[in-house]
Amino acid sequence: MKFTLIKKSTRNRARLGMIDTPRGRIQTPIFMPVGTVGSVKALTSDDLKHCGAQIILGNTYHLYLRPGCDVMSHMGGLHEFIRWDRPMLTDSGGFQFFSLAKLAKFTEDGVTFQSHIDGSRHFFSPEKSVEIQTILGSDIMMSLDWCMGYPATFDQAQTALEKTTAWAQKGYDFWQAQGAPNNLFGIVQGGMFKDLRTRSAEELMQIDFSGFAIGGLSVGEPTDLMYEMANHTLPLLPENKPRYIMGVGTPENLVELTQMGCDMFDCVMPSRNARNGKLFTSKGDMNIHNARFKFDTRPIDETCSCYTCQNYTRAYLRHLYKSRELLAYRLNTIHNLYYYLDLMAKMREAIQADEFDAFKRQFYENRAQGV
Ligand code: PRF
Ligand code: ZN
Repeated sequence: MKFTLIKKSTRNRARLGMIDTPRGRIQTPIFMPVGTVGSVKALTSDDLKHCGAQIILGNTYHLYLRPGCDVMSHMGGLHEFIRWDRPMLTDSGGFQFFSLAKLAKFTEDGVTFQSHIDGSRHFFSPEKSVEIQTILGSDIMMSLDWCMGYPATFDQAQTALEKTTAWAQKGYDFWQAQGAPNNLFGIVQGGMFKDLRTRSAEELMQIDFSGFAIGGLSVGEPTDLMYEMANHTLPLLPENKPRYIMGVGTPENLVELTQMGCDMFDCVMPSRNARNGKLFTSKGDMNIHNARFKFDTRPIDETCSCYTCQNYTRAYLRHLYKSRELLAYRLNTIHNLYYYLDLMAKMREAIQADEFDAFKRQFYENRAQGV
């Protein structure tokens, strides 16, 4: 993998770059749609390409439990299995132990947990996480980390940080011993404590990872605190490697964090909200089930070029949603992901033209108009 920094804003820390992988180029800043169990819910690969997806995300925890590593290796890896030929990033499992698995117990060597599907017992180590991600054929693998909820005490956050550094080193050593296939990112933890964030970043930067992520944010803390932590941590990370904030966020979050120098994002928000009838538009967010759209002949967003907006009215989409028609999930998801990916493309253009501040002002002005 090669990361090239193309341009830096002169008045803020926003950056334009590209990541070149054997499966293609990723323009940064980028948003990565989430395909947890091997599908971005309701969409085909062609739909994703129409939305402008350059890279999608898969989850080690889920794919390990179902369909399992035997199926994944038999089918020739995740790309071939799901028929997605562009880059894919896989999360390590760290966050899912925290958010999904039952009775997760952390030891020096790894985590024991019970499957959220059938209660069966399993063990994950940092080495095993890298091994599974290698079987999946992940283009960007993530280190096994320990994510804390909010609030957490200093001691809890410190323990999680120490475990995360130790696991990062073990996963990295294992990856190197395998011949360093594809790429491996380290994940900064440290809760909501700046000194712990600094320590975590410094320890991880001793290891020659391909890129760095910031984990443990957007776990229930107020938005301003999330920004404060990101703003503190991002400048500590090496300039010549990609920086990724995990599991964030709203369109506003993406704009603010891009301005702070973040290059990569993922979040279930656009796809999950779409399935709940919550649509993002240039003029703010809307609930498609609202009665005021009953006779509305306009598209979701008059400025949007997505398949849904080019073909369907708000009145029809409202009807589909209220009737629980399956088509509603697909059409709404296409629109929301197109909106997110188009927002990233517009930010890249603004950075290229060194007009990010003007772009941001206009973005907030438009979003405040209301649908
Ligand atoms: N660690 C990992 N994945 C994650 C997170 C994390 O802290 C988050 C936190 N927002 C989302 N996904 N491994
Ligand atoms: Zn649209």
